[in-house]
Amino acid sequence: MTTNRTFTMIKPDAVADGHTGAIIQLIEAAGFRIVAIKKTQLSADRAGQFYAVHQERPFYGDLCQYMSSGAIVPMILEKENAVADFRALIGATNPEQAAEGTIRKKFAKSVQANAIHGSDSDENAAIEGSFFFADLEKF
Ligand code: IDP
Repeated sequence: MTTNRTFTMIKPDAVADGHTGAIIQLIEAAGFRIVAIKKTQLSADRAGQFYAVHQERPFYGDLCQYMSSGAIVPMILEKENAVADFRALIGATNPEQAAEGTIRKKFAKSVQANAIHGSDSDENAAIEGSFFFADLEKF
């Protein structure tokens, strides 16, 4: 089984602003295959579970509110070197530091409302993908 997979979600600001299609186009143009995709909304509790690693950070409460404030589009993506290549495609967490041409440079509004998530390791990609998708949905 390939391990060249990563997990992403288009965040509430970008979905609400109508950027879903444009972001998916950039992802596919960069050579990623969509393995799984859906549109859904997190409760604040479930957002808190997803971001549990940040629970001691001062922005955790705000992050959970923001991530449950509207629809999101989670996806599992596949490509050689998926995790690192996808982090490069989305750019730095803070859009002010994101490189030209990256998804966050184009669509992020702030360090919190930064348009898109990208897993930071193969292990987290697998955990985060399974947070949203059953095995039968990953093909
Ligand atoms: P990443 O999404 O680029 O991997 P992380 O440090 O894992 O960045 O942070 C997770 C998410 O938490 C960010 O994407 C962003 O939405 C939010 N976040 C990170 N740092 C801050 C901050 O300093 N203020 C507000 N929100 C933040």
